[in-house]
Amino acid sequence: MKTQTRQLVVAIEEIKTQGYTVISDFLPAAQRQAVKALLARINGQFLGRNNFEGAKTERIYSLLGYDKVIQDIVEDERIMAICDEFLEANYLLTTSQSICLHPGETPQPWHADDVFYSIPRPRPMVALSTIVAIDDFSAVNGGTEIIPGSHLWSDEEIAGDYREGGSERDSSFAERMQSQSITLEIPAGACVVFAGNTLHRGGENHSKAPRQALSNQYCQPWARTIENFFLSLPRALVREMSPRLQSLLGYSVLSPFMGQVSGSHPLKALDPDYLPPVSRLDQ
Ligand SMILES: O=C(O)CCC(=O)C(=O)O
Repeated sequence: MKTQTRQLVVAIEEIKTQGYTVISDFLPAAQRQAVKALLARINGQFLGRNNFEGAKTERIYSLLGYDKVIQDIVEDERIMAICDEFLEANYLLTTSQSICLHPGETPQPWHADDVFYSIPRPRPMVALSTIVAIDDFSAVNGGTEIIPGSHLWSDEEIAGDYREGGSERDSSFAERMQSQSITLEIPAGACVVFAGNTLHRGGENHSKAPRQALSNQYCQPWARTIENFFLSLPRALVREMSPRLQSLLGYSVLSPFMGQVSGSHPLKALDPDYLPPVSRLDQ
């Protein structure tokens, strides 16, 4: 059994009790600068298409496909150790995205990231999220707002969240959430790690500068992932990734045979010469 550092023990305990923890010294300056340079290069393509994505928010999905620096963050040892604690072996990456809130962005609807899974709440964790601050987060620039303890709430307690248009329509719901929430005012380079069932939202950006972040999220190996990485990431790119990243992307089998490819291990499908059996008939 691996020994856990004091920081890890505290992080795990905080996630269990309050639904989230903050790792303040998560990204060294050089790595943060590399992320900033990447985002400067690839931003400017996609604005959100609804109030959830944010009309003044840019998101780039499958972010780990763009640069090794993101891949290293996805498989950061501290995050993997927290995933090991809360998720079953062979857990998956469910999304990897950048989130850039531009000035004038309004608050996001309150939500939990694992809302897709129809297992009654309160329930064990199906997913675990991270948000890495690439700029300082404050109450002025839209720092993430989170409701401590909401990971333990029932379906009745969260009724009215964004799925029902509640946070926009029902002002008493919004007021109730607001009164129990805190804004994460964290320095650039810090990372908040939270249970996928914790209620939170991106805040309002009334500053004059963008607020950049990235979010890698993980889920149980038996849960459907938010992103379909099999289609978004070319196999040639995945072939160059570490075995652990390949596994996180679904090139793994949950025993005895979930995730198999025509009866074979999915890693075989990364072979440049791989042809699915169904296509071999045409040869
Ligand atoms: O940008 C943030 O602070 C939170 C974003 C978020 O919760 C999401 O998009 O699911």
